[in-house]
Amino acid sequence: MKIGITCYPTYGGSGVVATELGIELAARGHDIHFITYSQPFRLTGREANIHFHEVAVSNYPLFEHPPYDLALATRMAEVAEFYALDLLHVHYAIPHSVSALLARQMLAANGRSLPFITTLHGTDITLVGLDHSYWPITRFGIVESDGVTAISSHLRDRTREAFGVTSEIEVIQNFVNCDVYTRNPELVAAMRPRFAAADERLLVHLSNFRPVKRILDVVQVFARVAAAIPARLMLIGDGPDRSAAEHLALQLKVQDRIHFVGKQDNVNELLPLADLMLMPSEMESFGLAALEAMACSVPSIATRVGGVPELINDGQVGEEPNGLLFEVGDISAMSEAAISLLRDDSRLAAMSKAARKTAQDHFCASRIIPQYESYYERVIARSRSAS
Ligand code: GMT
Repeated sequence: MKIGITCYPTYGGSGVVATELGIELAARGHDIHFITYSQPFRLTGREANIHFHEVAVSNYPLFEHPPYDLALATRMAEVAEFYALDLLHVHYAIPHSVSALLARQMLAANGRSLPFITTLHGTDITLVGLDHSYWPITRFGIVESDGVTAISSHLRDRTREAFGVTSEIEVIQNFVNCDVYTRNPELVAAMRPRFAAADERLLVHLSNFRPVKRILDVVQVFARVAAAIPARLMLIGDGPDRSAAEHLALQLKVQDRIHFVGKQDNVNELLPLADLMLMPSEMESFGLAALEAMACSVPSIATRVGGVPELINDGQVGEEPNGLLFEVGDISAMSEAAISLLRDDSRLAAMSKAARKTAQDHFCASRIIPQYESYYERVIARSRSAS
């Protein structure tokens, strides 16, 4: 298939999923066209079957707000026409689904069919889509899509409730490439000493440092852990709450024990160095960072929110726990649990193994990508039979 993919290329989990999806589809022989304002950050530009089309927005002095949505719609229509795309797949509803809708209409005027699928990731529904000014257009984009997927059952249900959408929403959960995200003992032995001594535990957090991620909780939990056992923290990512996190680290006198490594492209090389991930988010429709860590045999201490319980089982359903879940903001419980787990080698080893097994058994790219392929085929067939 020839597929156009649009996403936010530089920021957030939806862009990561869209880019990894494109890479996986291209590796399976599909022709992938990224239509975005800059090259997605996990692409090298050298991958076979992947093309990148930059959306340039002209900045005429009259425009206080350059019309990106229209430039995107135009580029989508041009690329679809020139490369005979079968489908557009947009990640994050706002504004991408509405731009895709315009592109579909532009092509329809020339007698060409161009169905589009919208994948909902979370904040497009839970935060942005519920801002009253965006609500009607978000709903319109979803309803007008030829296909809609959500990255967890929680998000599907939330979308139905919040937008009164009754049409089909296909749940296709996030995925990870289990060959790329894995713990390679030789690499760990070579790199870990840069971040922690042999007798220290290494904790990790990965996000875009937005308030929803509760980075200050990460620092607070870590400070309590570090007061109890030798430990270090690696903070991967950057964003609005970074300075507040630095300030709190200074106040709590743990600044020397924290590595702020900033935005990193190859997180698959850093995650396996850790013993434990902290993901105390206010909301996660899925929690891709935790999945990436789990594939690297790193379990998480996380919050019981959104779609996280679809990924992390803390033993309440009877299976071997692959992580631990807590209420949002319960710093004491999270710290105590982290300290007790990090002191118990055999329990930590069992949880690491269970984390990797969950990733392998349920969320590997090899299991999820065929679900996208078959959904694409259904949507394309439905759209052809309708036209
Ligand atoms: O919160 C983020 O990391 C950004 C956001 C996005 O759309 O870029 O993430 C959402 O999509 C991720 C990928 O599907 C999910 O793993 C995150 O749980 C989800 N974030 C929220 O729901 C807050």
